[in-house]
Amino acid sequence: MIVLSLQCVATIRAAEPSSAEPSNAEQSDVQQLNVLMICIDDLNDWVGFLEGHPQAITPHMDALAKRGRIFSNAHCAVPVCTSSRVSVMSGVAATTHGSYEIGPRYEELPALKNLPTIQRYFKDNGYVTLEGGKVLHHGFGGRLAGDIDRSLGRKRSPRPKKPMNRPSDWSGAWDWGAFPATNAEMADHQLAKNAAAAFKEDFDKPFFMTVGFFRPHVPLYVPPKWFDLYDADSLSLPPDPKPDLNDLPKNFLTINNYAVAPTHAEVVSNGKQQSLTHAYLASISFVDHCVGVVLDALKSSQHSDDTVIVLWSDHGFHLGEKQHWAKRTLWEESTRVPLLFAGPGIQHDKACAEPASLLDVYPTLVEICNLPKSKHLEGLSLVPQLNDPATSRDRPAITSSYFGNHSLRSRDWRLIVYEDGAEELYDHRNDPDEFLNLASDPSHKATRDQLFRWLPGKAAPEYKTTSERSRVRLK
Ligand SMILES: [Ca+2]
Ligand SMILES: [Ca+2]
Repeated sequence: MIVLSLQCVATIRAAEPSSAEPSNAEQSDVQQLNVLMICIDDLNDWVGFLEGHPQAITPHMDALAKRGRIFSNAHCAVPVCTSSRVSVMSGVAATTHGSYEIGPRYEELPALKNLPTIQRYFKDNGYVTLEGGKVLHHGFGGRLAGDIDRSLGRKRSPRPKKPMNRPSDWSGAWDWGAFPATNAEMADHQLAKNAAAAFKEDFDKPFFMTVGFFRPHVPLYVPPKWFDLYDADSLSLPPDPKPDLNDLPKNFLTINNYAVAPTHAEVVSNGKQQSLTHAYLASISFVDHCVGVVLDALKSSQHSDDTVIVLWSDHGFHLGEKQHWAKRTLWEESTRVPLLFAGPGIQHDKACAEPASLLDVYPTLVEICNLPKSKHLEGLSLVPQLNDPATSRDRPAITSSYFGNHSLRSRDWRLIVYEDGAEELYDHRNDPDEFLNLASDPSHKATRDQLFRWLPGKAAPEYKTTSERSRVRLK
């Protein structure tokens, strides 16, 4: 079997003979790869190929992972929807664009005024752009409207007339249950079908298609067949050693007081941890099915051999780990995301355990597709790791959450530095659950110091005038 590096694929494509065209038409002989970018909302590492939950059923994503390169140590730039997606689509970190918490639109941020979205960049370099579902949190509006040539739709799934499972004093979005009756009623499924239909077309340009699924974001409503995949009574729940929180800085533990998610105490006192876990897993299996609809259609289309696929989620999700629910933290469950690439020239022998950031998606696709390099991109291309997963990366994956707080994740370690100087340090070789904070252990000072030097020096101020932290729910 001949294994091609990505550079080889580009070269061979450029040299492919085309009898229908004149021999001097060198430029037109270059067949650009298409791009299919699939993004998933609030999906943590509970997928088969990352083994984040022993019972997660995700056959379609696992099959894709088997034929692509998994980045098993990939992390978001900001652990919340708007800012994570702004970072991916702009290719710059929060410390440049200034959105560290839920809020602003891409086009509102002054720092992004002259920075093209990845869709715009590909369009300006000869691609036709298609996009549907949740890609940028607020969609491509205002001056971004022209970035997308064709919409694949952005519908909302139906909701039941009354809450199904949530306690009455919880936020309205925090409900879950087997609803509606069929996949066909779900917006994500309709989007998958629209994307599938588009693959039947013969485009006169290479395409850049972005498909953004809403589940497993709350509310966790998916049809009953996805709940039926799991036995609710035998689901594994995360370990919760009682002293875990004792070695944490106190300042960031208040995060549950200003986020919209229920607190761990509220979940447990209402007896809802098991059923929420069930609904989250059901939602993951549903979205996995939707990914399968798209991938199956691509596979049976004429674009099958010419399309690079990247799949990612915008951030992780806690379901009780560190007695926290949802996102926004700088711990592993919040920052770690599925990230994988598959397609022509991409090898699939081993997962890459080097640190990767969602900021790297933009420069990686630019390099894979042989587009001119753009100087504004702050991530690093993952092409060396696509060719050889053992290629080391010095730079840790940096995640920022709320102004002034950063996590630095290397291959084996995580250092968190909070705005007030408090720190956490975890050794992932021995402590993947981040139970033991080693920040004050002098024997790890060299490791801490080495990571600390990556801490962002200059940081744009938070763009929002009123921080989420100001609306503390005092109880
Ligand atoms: Ca999200
Ligand atoms: Ca601990």
